[in-house]
Amino acid sequence: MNCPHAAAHGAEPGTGTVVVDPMVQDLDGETARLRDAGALARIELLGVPAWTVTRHAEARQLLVDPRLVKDIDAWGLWRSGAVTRAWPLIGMIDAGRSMFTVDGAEHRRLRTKTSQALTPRRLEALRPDIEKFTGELLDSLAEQGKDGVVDLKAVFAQPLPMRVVGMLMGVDEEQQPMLMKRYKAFFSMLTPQEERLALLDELDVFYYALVRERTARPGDDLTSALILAEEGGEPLTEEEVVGNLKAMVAAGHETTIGLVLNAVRALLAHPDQLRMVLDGHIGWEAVIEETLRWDTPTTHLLMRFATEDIPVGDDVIKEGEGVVISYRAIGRDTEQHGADADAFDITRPAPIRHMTFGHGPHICPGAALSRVEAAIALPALFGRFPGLRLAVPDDELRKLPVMTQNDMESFPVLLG
Ligand code: STR
Repeated sequence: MNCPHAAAHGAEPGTGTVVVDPMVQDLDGETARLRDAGALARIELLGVPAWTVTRHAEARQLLVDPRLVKDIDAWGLWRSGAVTRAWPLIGMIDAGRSMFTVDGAEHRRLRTKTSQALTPRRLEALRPDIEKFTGELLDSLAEQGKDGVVDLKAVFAQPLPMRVVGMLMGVDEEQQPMLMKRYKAFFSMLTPQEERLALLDELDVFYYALVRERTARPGDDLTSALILAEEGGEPLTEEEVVGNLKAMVAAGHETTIGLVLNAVRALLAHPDQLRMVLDGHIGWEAVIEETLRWDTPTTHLLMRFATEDIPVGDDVIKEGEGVVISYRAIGRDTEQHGADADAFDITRPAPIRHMTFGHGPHICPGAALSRVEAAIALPALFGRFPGLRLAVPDDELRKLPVMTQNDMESFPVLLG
């Protein structure tokens, strides 16, 4: 797995390889280097070379290009055995059969039920529960923060999305701390690979048991609906239901933590903008959309593979090569968002046309759900604690050593 193009961190404009730092020590610098490396850039992920797309316009095209597929067997480095399950990022790609890993008509078959369950109209029914969870977690935040510093991530931003996706998919609350712990270890690059593979097996045992139980006793959760679904007369297999369930829990949980925390962080770092929101001059929607653009929960999305040569500008993605989508760089694209794309500015003219939820057939089915969660969590948090502030200087907040997600170790605050 030694990369022939191994390069130092960074790249010359338009050339070279950007080596993605597993420790995420300089995310803004890396995002800028990716942008400078061109619309289509070469990156290296723990010794494995790939292309990445760093601009809005090119991503928009490639994300609807049927010559790019998610099936890992289309990957040359996998077929040749150069990449194996010993590679720490393999779990982001080889995640079982689900709507996340399949394309075309089969993909529609796997995805329809889930996207139907997550339309803005259907989500209205979840609102009272999300408000209830939010209220309960704010109570524990108040309790744990009454004498000083409290971790907004551990007490609020992490458990809220897990409860919501748990309720949606029918995962009992007692199981949720176990899931949060396992996913944290799954994403962290500090976890040894044998441990990561073992925990993925343990998660599979858990999810298969859950699906069998819901098969015996269906509830009104989406897991039961997936078991009972018949798209075009063909029910999903047990593996497909498990795959979708896993994808929903992992995605629904991890990404929304980033959205909520990154929004709080941006507002606390821009008190003038926070004022505008608290005074009612600007809506929370603007905060949410600008956070999604400026500080995307997903840094890099792995991976698609070329089934034939695809020319892009002066480059060619060769058959069998892997393509990452670098959403954080795409959100900072000056062609799309103007010369001040690096500035957090909730007064940008709406709508902010960001691509953070993807584009094309695989566009995030949970987009509306995450927006509802953030639109409940953020005003409730600042409504209850208008004097909320960071307990450490902003530049002391640490990113987690996670290569694909933009998430923080902890978020110590004083409730004020
Ligand atoms: C984690 C491991 C697993 O069991 C299943 C999946 C499929 C969905 C993936 C998820 C993964 C990792 C995080 C992803 C999510 C879809 C959206 C989320 C990539 C591989 C994002 O970060 C956007």
